Amino acid sequence: MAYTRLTTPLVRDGGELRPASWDEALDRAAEGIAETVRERGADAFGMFSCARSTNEMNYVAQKFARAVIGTNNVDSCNRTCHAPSVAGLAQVFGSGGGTSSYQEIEDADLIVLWGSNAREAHPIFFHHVLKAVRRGARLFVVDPRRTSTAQWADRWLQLDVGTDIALAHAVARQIIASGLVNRTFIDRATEGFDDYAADVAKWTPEVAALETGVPAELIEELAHAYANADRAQLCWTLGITEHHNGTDNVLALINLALLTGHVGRYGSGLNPLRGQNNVQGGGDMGAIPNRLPGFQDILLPEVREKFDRSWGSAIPPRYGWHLTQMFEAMDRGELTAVYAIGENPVQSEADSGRTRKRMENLRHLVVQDIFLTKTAELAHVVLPATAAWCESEGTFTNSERRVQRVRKALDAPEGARDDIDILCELARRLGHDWHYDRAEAVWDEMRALSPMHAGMTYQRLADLGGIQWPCPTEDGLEPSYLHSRLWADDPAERGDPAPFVVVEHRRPVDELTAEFPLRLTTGRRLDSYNTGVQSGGFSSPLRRGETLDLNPADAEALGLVAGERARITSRRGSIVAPVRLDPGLRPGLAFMTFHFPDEVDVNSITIEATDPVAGTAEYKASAIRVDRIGDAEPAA
Ligand SMILES: Nc1nc2c(c(=O)[nH]1)N[C@H]1C(S)=C(S)[C@@H](COP(=O)(O)OP(=O)(O)OC[C@H]3O[C@@H](n4cnc5c(=O)[nH]c(N)nc54)[C@H](O)[C@@H]3O)O[C@H]1N2
Ligand SMILES: Nc1nc2c(c(=O)[nH]1)N[C@H]1C(S)=C(S)[C@@H](COP(=O)(O)OP(=O)(O)OC[C@H]3O[C@@H](n4cnc5c(=O)[nH]c(N)nc54)[C@H](O)[C@@H]3O)O[C@H]1N2
Ligand SMILES: [Mo]
Repeated sequence: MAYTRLTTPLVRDGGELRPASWDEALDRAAEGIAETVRERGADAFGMFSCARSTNEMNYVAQKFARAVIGTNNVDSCNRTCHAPSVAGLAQVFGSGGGTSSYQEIEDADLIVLWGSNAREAHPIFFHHVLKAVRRGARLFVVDPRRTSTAQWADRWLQLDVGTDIALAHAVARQIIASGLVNRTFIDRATEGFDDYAADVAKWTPEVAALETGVPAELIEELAHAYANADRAQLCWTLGITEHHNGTDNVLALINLALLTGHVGRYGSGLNPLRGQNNVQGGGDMGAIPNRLPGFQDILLPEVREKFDRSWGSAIPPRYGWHLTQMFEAMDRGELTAVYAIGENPVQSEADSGRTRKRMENLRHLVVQDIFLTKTAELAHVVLPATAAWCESEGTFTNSERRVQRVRKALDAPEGARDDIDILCELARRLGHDWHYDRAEAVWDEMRALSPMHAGMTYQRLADLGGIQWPCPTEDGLEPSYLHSRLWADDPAERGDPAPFVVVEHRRPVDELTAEFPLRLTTGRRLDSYNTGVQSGGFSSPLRRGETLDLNPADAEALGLVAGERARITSRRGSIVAPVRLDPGLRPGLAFMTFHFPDEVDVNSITIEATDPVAGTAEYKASAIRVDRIGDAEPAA
């Protein structure tokens, strides 16, 4: 479905949305927020911030939640993808960023893409991977599907969905058994090796082959290649994180780098490839419930005091709710007002039927978007924004932690307003005299509060074409990789050791049974973007709509042929889609995207089981049944 740009504010009257002036819409938005806070307290309000918008806008959005409303309930779609990566990396190293630079990818000897279809989902990054491959680097891909990424690999490990910990443990056990560990690094920079080694000992390649479906020889080959490489990059994305145990999955991969010393030095590292164009920056700017800008912990009094002095605020001394917890709080009636900027949860959250009911029950929903999404259709007030990536000034931060300027290239359609201006209008209506005449003014305020950004002036960002964080001073640059301290000779400089964390392999929550015998995993395609709001308007003969991808043997057993429409049923609901045959799929596994929810609402059947640490849903593993529709049932 093609969406058209929003250019007029809308307000709800008698159950219907109708056009309104900017003044009326802003007044209505502000009144509803004020009423919520007055009647139910600040924590009845939640801010969904936009990972597609600039750092500056995310800074202002989280400041709005904290300084204007007085709550830490602010989060974004980072919760649906890489929150487990941030949690795992922060637990081991103290900070949650990917450790390396793109140049180091090009210079690597070995690249492992684990649960990542970078060729389609991160084509710019993959271009650096291909440069390394042309230079002679080896590429291993770990994915249950033979993706277009896997087609470039030297070795493809086709594991069963949800068996990554078993595979990682077997790789570790093989490295240890072959005497390939980096003893110097383990002794100096880590702790907990003995417990970890004892724990993974049971995962012989043969045992793991039975559990994961990956042949023992390939497990051994990955172990030897990774341990013996001089420069090895371990990169992962949602095949790892979108599970009920996503954080454990991430920790299992981090353990491999600790075992071999493949972190903290040039060329070797651990890299979650971030999803949205500025999801890294959104988190860095504090649009998460537990950190202020620059990843500073809200629980530290000296940190809060610094921000309170600058903002004239009283930041609550406790973590707010993350996105998943905000939805749970809606069920309890504790969260009743949401301000959603550039997020479409009604179509992107798992088990979307539940999400829709929750959003419908809100007493006050403000949506600020560039399109009238399915989420916006439920709002009490809709505010038309400009598109950050081409109609605004500001900065974005990519997966290598590089902050880059974005510049206005197009005029916004008449009637749309800049995200930051809209937030300032609302702040003024709620008693805070906010004015930022330029994005740079926001950036400079943020830099003064966030040590890791302090040295990045707009001028330097322009002159250098971008700067990686940390950048604490205006002269000089830090190394392109993180955690070099772990290699320091001086124990004081080395700081806290990086712990091996023992994690257990556990199968996906949605069990396969006789009634639901097939595994469904969901993900992306090169030609479409997330819930399709931004890519729905694009058509091409090469682009197909939603399909149910099945291994030909499974289709045959079900009596299905290519192009035939089939009914797909999970424990949550039922949808219909045409069958497509993909011999690159593991037998027993089906694949769908979530790019065409207006036609086929795939998230109405995915499971909402979430990772207890990060709150990320198990989008990658639902149990389904596929039925022939036959002649009796109309294909609707
Ligand atoms: N073209 C395009 N690009 C995008 C997006 C888009 O919608 N379209 N979205 C962006 C966003 S928000 C994100 S977060 C990224 C996501 O980027 P990716 O994570 O690369 O994308 P996905 O297709 O969701 O999942 C990656 C792979 O995980 C595999 N997988 C499934 N289950 C498992 C498992 O249990 N173990 C392992 N090892 N692998 C498994 C799938 O087969 C799939 O190929 O892409 C970003 N880039
Ligand atoms: N089944 C299944 N579901 C998934 C996933 C999966 O793998 N499988 N992946 C999950 C992941 S990783 C993610 S990130 C989420 C994405 O979930 P969402 O973030 O909810 O979905 P998007 O389609 O990316 O929505 C982006 C919205 O931002 C708006 N927008 C774009 N630019 C701007 C701007 O500059 N300003 C404003 N105000 N608005 C703007 C767009 O119009 C659009 O409505 O989906 C999750 N859902
Ligand atoms: Mo994402």
